[in-house]
Amino acid sequence: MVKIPETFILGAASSAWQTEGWQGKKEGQDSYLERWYKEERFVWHNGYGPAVATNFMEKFSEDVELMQEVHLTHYRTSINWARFFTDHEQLIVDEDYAAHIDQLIDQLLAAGVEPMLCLEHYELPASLMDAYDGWSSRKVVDLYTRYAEIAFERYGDRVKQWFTFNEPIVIQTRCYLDAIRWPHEQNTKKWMLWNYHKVLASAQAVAVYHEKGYEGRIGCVLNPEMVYARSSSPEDQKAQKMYDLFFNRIFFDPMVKGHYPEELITLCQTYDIYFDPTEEDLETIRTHTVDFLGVNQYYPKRVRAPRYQWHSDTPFHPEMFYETFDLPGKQMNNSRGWEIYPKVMYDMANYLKENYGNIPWLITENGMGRENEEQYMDATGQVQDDYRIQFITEHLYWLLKAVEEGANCEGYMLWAFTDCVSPMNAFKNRYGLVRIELNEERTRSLKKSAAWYRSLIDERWLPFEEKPLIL
Ligand code: BGP
Repeated sequence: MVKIPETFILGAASSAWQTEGWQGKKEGQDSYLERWYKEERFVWHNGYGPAVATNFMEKFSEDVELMQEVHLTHYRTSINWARFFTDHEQLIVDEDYAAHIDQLIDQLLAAGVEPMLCLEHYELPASLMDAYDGWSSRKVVDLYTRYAEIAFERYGDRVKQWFTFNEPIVIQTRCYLDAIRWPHEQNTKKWMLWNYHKVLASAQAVAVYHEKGYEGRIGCVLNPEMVYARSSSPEDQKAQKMYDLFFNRIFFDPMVKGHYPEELITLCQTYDIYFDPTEEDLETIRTHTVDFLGVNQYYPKRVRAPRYQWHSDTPFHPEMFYETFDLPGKQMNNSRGWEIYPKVMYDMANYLKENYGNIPWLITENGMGRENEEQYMDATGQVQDDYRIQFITEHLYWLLKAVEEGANCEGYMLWAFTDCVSPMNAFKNRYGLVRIELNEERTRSLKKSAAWYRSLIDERWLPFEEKPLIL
C-alpha cells in the first residue's frame, strides 16, 4: 500500500469538442476539428465524431451527478472557443453557449467538484482558418487574447485554475509537419510559426490574467514526451537531445523560463524555419511565464541516431536528427498502439525538477483507451476494467514515489471521466470511468474502475504490491 498525500488531487478530464455534440450549435461555429470531420469523415472510426459526441450539452447534469457519486473533487474541460462567439472577429459572445458554461460551473461547484478550464483544446474557430490561416497570423494571437480576457471576466470569479492551451504542439504537428491530417499541407516553417504564435498567445493571456488581478492561477497543458535513447553512445544521446529540443523544450523553455533555447533558434535559422519575432513580443514571453503546468503523459518515446542521410528533396523535419527506436519486448496497449511504461511518470517528475526549477505541476491526463470494451461486461452489464485499474495503479505508484522524493506534482487527473470522442479513433478506444452507449440517449453506466477510483479518493491509499518475478 502506498499513502496518497491528503492534498494530492485525484481528478478527471475531458474537453468541450470531445463531449458536447452539436446541440444548439449555430452557423459559423465550426472549429478546426469539426471542419476536418466534415472534410474527411471517412477517416473517423465508424463515422462517429464530434456531431453527437457524448451529448454533454444535454446530459451534463447527469455527468455532474456521476462525478458526485465517484466523489470526484476536480474536473478539467475546455471552453469551446468556436462556440463561445457568434462572430470570432467582432467577439460577439453567444449568450446561449456562455450560459451553458455558467450552468456547468455552478453545478460542478454545487457538487463539490472544482472546475478547471482550458481556453483551447483544438477548438480553433474554422472561420479564423479561412480568414487568417489560423495561427499563421499574428492577428489571431490578439483575437485569442481578447477571447481569454472575456472568458476570465465571465468565469474568473468561480474558476480559479486556468489553462491557456491543451497540447499546443499537436494540431500543427499532425497537419503541417507530418501532413497526416487534413488539410495535408507539408510546411515545416508554418509548423514553427504556429508553435511560436501559440507561445506568444499563451504569454499574452497570462499577462491579462495577472494584470487584472484575479485570485487564481494560470498555466498551460503540455504533452512532453519522456525521451529515452537506445544506448549510451554519443550518437544516440544526441538523437535524444534533439528530440527533446524540438518537441519538449520548444514549449517548456519559453513558457517556464521565458526564452527559447539558443540551439533551437540557431537550428531554425539554419533550416529556414525561423519565425522572426519582434523584440516587443519576445519581451512579453520573457515577462509572462506560467504559474504552473499541466502535463499529459501516456507513453515513452524511444529514439536512436538516424542511419540514413536526409534526402535532399525532403523538406526539413526534426527527424533529420533521430529515428524512432522500437524496443524489443516492450509492453503495449495494442488498442492505441502506445507503449506502456509507467516509470515515465517518475522520470518526467525528475526532468521537471532538474530542468524547470521544480515548478508546480500536475498530471492533467493519463489513462488507458481500450477497444471493444463490451467484451469485459459482466452479467449485469458492468465493464470489469481491471486492466484500467492496473494501468492507473502502476502509473500512480511511480508518480507518488517521485512526490515522496520531492517532485512538485500536485495531482493526477485521469483521461477521461466518461468515454469520449478521440480525433479519428472516435469511440473506438474507451477511456472513461463511465461507459457511454452509442444509442440515441448516449446512456451512461459506471465501470468497475469508478468505484475503485472513489475508494482511492476516500481512503487515500493506493493498493500496490510489487509483483515478484515468477521464474
Ligand atoms: C491527448 C488529448 C486528449 C485525448 C487523449 C487520448 O493527447 O489531449 O484530447 O484525446 O490524448 O488520446 P486519443 O484520443 O488520441 O486516444
